[in-house]
Amino acid sequence: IYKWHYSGLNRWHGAGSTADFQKIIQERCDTYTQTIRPGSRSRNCQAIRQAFMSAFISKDPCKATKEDYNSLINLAPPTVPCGQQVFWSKTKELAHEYAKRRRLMTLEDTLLGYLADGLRWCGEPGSSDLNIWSCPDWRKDCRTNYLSVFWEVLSERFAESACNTVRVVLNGSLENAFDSMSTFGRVEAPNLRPQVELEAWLVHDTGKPPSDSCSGSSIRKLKSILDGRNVKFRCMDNLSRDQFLQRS
Ligand code: N1C
Repeated sequence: IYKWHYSGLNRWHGAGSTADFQKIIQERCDTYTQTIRPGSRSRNCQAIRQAFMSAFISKDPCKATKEDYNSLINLAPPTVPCGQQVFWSKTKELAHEYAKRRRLMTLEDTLLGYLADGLRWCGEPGSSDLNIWSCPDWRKDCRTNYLSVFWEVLSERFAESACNTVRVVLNGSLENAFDSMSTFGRVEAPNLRPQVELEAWLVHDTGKPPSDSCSGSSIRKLKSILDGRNVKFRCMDNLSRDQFLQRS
């Protein structure tokens, strides 16, 4: 039992790959390219599905590198028109609602972000299948797993492509609205290009007082990261969810 447990498909501490992963990727890709953004450059969904699979199938699920995703990302770079980007941290649902109302774009509004949103995947050396039983957990198994590296490299490319004014929606009901260990803090903010302007919106739960503000230490930390890159910064705080969606 001991040996089976540690060498078998069940040895990782995270949930396994999403059932029907390939089918979901293909279906989402068809929907995105035909219905959601039919105007966008026509893309070959079969090639995209194959490049996605080749990135991790048959590989050690703890040895993901950014390079593993190069071919996939080159088929569908996560770029958006100038000035339309929305970043978020701990405000996923709100940021998506905001982007939708203003015709702006989050990473999940790009093709690869849309395909992968909410899915899990990992492979197994010597097998051409996904491991549906378990996948590495970021803390308990390894940080260089295929899911974490995917969001990291996609977020990095998304941030690098930003231009003009972009926005980040932060959670003002947390003590630290800016978390330097989050994807936004570690990967996106430090990869914005000089001369970009970032507008931060601190939005708190309706009916409660805010827990952080533009003058708090977490936002000062964000400002110092941006100052070092010559990124301009504006910050708006004390907005409830409803105020933000209606008036921002
Ligand atoms: O770590 P976070 O948020 O700060 O990451 C959010 C930030 C956004 O601006 C996105 O552009 O990074 C990008 N991003 C995603 O779009 C995304 N979709 C789904 C990062 N992570 C994403 N996920 C998953 O949610 C992923 O598994 C990651 O670990 C979480 C991030 O949630 P968070 O801490 O609220």
